[in-house]
Amino acid sequence: MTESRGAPEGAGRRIGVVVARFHEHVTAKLLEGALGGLRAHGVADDAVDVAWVPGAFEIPLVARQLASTGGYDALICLGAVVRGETAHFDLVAGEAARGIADVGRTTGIPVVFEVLATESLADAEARAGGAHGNKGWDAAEAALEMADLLDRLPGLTQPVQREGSTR
Ligand code: INI
Repeated sequence: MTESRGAPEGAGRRIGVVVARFHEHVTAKLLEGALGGLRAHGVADDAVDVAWVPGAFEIPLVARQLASTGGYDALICLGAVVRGETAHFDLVAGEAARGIADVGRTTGIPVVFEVLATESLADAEARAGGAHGNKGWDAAEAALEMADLLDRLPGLTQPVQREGSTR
């Protein structure tokens, strides 16, 4: 039996972040949490690129563009979709989730989904630096853990060398 587990080690990692402007007071907090988490785990500030998009619906396209450069060990997608605020909640949240998952599966690069989908703005705020912590920080750890796990999976004779990565 082999068992593989990634660790959130950030030294030498390059990370792309795609963040939606919609509900920016929430998503800016998610971004703050993500950047704090990356920094705390050793990712250099100049090894992080952030791209802002209008809303969660636009995240997958930009994530795909970033992934296709081959310059990132992982991508983090941040957004907030609030049911109380929109009749097309399910469409926006669903397409964001499906599109983001597609980018990871089709490019082989870990893509972390931290698009909050909540009943109310207060629920979203609670998860972006409020009572329920900051999901952006969790996203940073998940991204680094996945990047490390992919390097450790059995069958690889040496760590994957991704273009642009210094590892
Ligand atoms: N985008 C969000 O990120 N969150 C929302 O809650 C939201 N609402 O409420 O509609 C939202 N809509 C915009 C959407 O993501 C696109 O930007 C827009 O439809 C243009 O394509």
